[in-house]
Amino acid sequence: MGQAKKRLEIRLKNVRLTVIFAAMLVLFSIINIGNSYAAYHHEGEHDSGNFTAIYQDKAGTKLDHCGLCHTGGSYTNSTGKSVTMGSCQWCHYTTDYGKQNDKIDQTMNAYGKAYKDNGRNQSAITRIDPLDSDEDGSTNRDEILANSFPGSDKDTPSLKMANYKVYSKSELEALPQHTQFLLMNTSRSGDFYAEYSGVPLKELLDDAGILESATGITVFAPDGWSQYHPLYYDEKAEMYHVYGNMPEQDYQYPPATYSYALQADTTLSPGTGWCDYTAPSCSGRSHGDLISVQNGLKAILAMKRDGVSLDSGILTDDNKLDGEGPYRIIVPQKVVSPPDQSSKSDNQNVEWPYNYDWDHNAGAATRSVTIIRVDPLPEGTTDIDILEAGWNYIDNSQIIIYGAIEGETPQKNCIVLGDDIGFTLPNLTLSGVKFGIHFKYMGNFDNNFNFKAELGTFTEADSTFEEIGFSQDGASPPSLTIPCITAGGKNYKVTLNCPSSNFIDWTLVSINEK
Ligand SMILES: [Ca+2]
Ligand SMILES: [Ca+2]
Ligand SMILES: [Ca+2]
Repeated sequence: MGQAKKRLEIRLKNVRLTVIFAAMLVLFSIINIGNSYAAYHHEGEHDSGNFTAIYQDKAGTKLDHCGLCHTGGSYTNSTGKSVTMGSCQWCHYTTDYGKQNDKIDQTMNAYGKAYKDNGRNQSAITRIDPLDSDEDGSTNRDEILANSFPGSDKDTPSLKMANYKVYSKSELEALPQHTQFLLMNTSRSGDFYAEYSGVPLKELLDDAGILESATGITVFAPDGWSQYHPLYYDEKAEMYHVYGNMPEQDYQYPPATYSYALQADTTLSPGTGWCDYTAPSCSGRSHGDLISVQNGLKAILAMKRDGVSLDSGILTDDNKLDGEGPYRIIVPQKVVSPPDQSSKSDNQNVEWPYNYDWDHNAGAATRSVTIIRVDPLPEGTTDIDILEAGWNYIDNSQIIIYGAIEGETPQKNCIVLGDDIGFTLPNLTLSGVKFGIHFKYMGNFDNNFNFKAELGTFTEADSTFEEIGFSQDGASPPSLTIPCITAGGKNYKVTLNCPSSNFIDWTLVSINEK
């Protein structure tokens, strides 16, 4: 009996330590989120301040962002591919970084237009509350309270955010790693051989809990570039699979041979060569050598090139992405070929002239990937802020995977443990009355685990969160079961009860990891 009690106490202590540690992690992530949104508050720009003055608790949420009033857009680039941009970058692109401010109206969504037409001040925010600017059936106010965009009919309060999982660099490093030497063949720029290391995309998708319903992935870079990859082999040239093997083979991509020509070598034929053979991993190789890669060539999320971490991408003044890291999709050639001359070169009378039909895998090797969407999105779910948080992820060396994955229960439906080891229950009901309230930790970790309901933070109920009712069955004290509290990336189910009848003091009955 005494032994059992001691074991229980030790276990409870471990849970408490986990909770403290988790709370610190949560605090960290809150700080990071704050940084990501700070960037859009342009100098001399008051519109975002007008919004957060009226909706104070929306500061730092996805609505505290360009995307509240501005839309993203897409254009077709010179190679015929569609490039989709997030709202910030679309605005920069359309107005040429503010040089053509008369074009800014073209980037405004219906909510942004209504705000402008109603005076572009704080009272305009309130005045347009009852409107349904984007005509999706919910008023602007209802959408804002539910954290859905009032200027996008694609985002509505009834949709849930798709499941997601965020990976840090150390989490990626903890997954199985793969190293491969390969040709990066471009159509229009120079070619090169290099050794890339990183996580095979199949391993990454399995770790994220890819669903049976998934058929492909779309990867996004923060400059607006996106690229689709099917999971399984597809014969179309621009389709590079990321999960299955080549048909009837036990490898994902075919083994390659090393192709060297003095004429192509940019070092020994300066000014006329088109392939860079200077990578350390090229040394000792000769033309025609079989390239040996342990476990074969794969589609990977690369973190290193020739042993060196990839440079983080930055956006240059002319709206171009510079750098390839911290993470780059690397897909090998499906049909092995030597490096061919650039299509832009006038000098095609060479050993390997540009050949439209050869495999130009480098064009599908997206640089500075921050987001991977696993397609198709499960029914009833919406995109997360896919194109908006990209630069922040690069700065933090993070990547987010969302969509058709098990992932984690989205925060929208999970209560987050705060830095005071307290939490807010935004949608409580008691005898038909709905409200929100903050519970603050009042105990000490050595002998008790008590919370106080803080009456100072009594708020209107937020219906986007799961409703939690007080249970008062018979003589037992009223209790509350919180189905999901997120702390440090883990979800817990917590039950509290109220030994007194004042509904202020609450003690922990159980805490279980979900
Ligand atoms: Ca609406
Ligand atoms: Ca909407
Ligand atoms: Ca080439």
